[in-house]
Amino acid sequence: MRVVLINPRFRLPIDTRTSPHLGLAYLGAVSERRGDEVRIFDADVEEQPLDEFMQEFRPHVVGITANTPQVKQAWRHAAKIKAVHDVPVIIGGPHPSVAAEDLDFESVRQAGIDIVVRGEGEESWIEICDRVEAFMRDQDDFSTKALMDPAKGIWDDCLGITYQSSDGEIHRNPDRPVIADLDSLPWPAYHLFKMEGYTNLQPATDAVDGSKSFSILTSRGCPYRCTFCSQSIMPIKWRSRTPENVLAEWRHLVEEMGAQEIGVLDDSANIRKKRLHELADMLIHNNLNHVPWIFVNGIRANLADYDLMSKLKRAGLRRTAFGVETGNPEILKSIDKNIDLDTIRAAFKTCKEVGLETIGFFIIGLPGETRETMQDTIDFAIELDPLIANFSMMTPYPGTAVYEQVKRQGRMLIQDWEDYVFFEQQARYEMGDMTAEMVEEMYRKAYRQYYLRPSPIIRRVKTKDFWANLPRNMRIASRTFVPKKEKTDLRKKIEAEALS
Ligand code: B12
Ligand code: SF4
Repeated sequence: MRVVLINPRFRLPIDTRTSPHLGLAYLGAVSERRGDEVRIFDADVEEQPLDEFMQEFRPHVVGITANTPQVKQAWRHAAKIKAVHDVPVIIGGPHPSVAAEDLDFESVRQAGIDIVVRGEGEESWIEICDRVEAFMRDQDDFSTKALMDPAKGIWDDCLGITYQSSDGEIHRNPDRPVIADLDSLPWPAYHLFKMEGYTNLQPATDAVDGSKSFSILTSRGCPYRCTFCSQSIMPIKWRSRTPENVLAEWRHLVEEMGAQEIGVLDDSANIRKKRLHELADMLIHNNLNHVPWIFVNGIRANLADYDLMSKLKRAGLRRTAFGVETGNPEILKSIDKNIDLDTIRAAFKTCKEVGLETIGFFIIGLPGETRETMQDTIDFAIELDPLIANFSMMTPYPGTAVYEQVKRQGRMLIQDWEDYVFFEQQARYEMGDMTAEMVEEMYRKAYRQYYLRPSPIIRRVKTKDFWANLPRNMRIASRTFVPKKEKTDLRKKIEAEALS
């Protein structure tokens, strides 16, 4: 079958870095293994209009991914596709997977969407494609209406999906068990992407951009449930690939794809330290440690001891992120991170001792915050002094405990899913005495106080990236430090397109 997988256009309203969508890369890989002819349409980098592409390729199945700020654009794409030709349109990703808030229903009710896949997608996707193909074999004329006819019962026992049958009824089938053996998955199909169109997620090597940077996922899920974290895709069970399996993909990325740096995208890569020790040994023994790599998303600070971090450093690890979130002990307790400030201090100290660069993720405006607790966070960031301090304003994503709390006790300041981004300089909710104005002021203060110190400025101006991308860096700086209320040009353009 001809299959297309779409990443809807929604560049962040900052000059963000882009990389191929790993979820679609996995879906593309399993589709190719099924024998399909696969195209990825990443609207962020694609020049051709979607309807023109659809006319040319005439796919048999369309899959669209959506996180929360992307979902409305995904619906618009679906409607556009249906206007070109009758094809089943499936949506998946973090947003429609939030069944707790009926967000699967919300998507399946949209005109262009036939089926929602909830959670991890590979097995559901293949099963859907198998069923569509089997149905098509028996038909002279394909119609989605017939495919979704409840009398045919095609979807009755397909796990992990929510769908609307052609009589208008919505069905939520039981969840699909997670993929037990991650080694059984093929590697992400990067060859389907226009790699030259991307930058990279988190440059570890100064000024290396483009297709020379690749992401890898060595484990899925996270056993923790922090109150602000959107965990709709992966259940609480943490699963990992074997070190041998990861090593084989790593070798492929370095030796065949020419990777000059690698970003590990796991939510919590160091849940089992033994596994990482083994992987590190293998990278060293196989001479793959000359390619720098980083933990992009944060590892657990309570599991980052000296032995592990020094071994990882020898294995090529250049930089690691930690989700610090807050510098106030009470707020830290309240977000169920299951960690304390001293453990975080110790992890940063260890990294510095072994010569690793660090990234700290901090949140401004968690429930219960005051001006003082937010200042504690800024002070703690300065004390830890990571290479990169990333402050974001608390954005309550549906399905999280904070979302529930804000609905109960706070005032949500956004109604539109497209506003669910956290780098737009605007507070998304208020609670008690914590006003939007206060949070926005403390957010800007955090960046000013952290970055307008001599050491970060010197570190920054010494990099090639700073000078090579000077205009972009200046734009980011002015947007971060200076208050700004109006929507960005890109947002306006997308909205205008939607109305046209
Ligand atoms: C890397 C990453 C990024 C990167 C790159 C994203 C990319 N191009 O892939 C960057 C830094 C750009 C980024 C930005 C943002 N991100 Co982000 N990101 C991640 C992260 C850490 C890993 C993504 C990943 O590769 N996962 C692994 C792959 C295999 O999973 P997946 O993509 O979800 O796909 C699987 C399923 O979802 C499903 N599926 C997905 N799509 C489809 C489609 C079909 C048809 C089917 C059948 C199935 C299916 O099947 C896939 C395979 O199993 C996740 C956390 C996480 N654990 O996923 C957060 C996460 C996705 N991001 C999140 C958020 C909030 C954002 C931002 C909105 C933050 C912001 N700055 O405001 C932006 C939005 C940017 C945008 N343009 O859309 C949230 C999303 C929550 C939500 N409700 O939407 C997550 C879940 C983090 C979290 N725990 O809170 N992100
Ligand atoms: S913030 Fe990190 S530790 Fe907490 S639930 Fe999310 S991925 Fe897990």
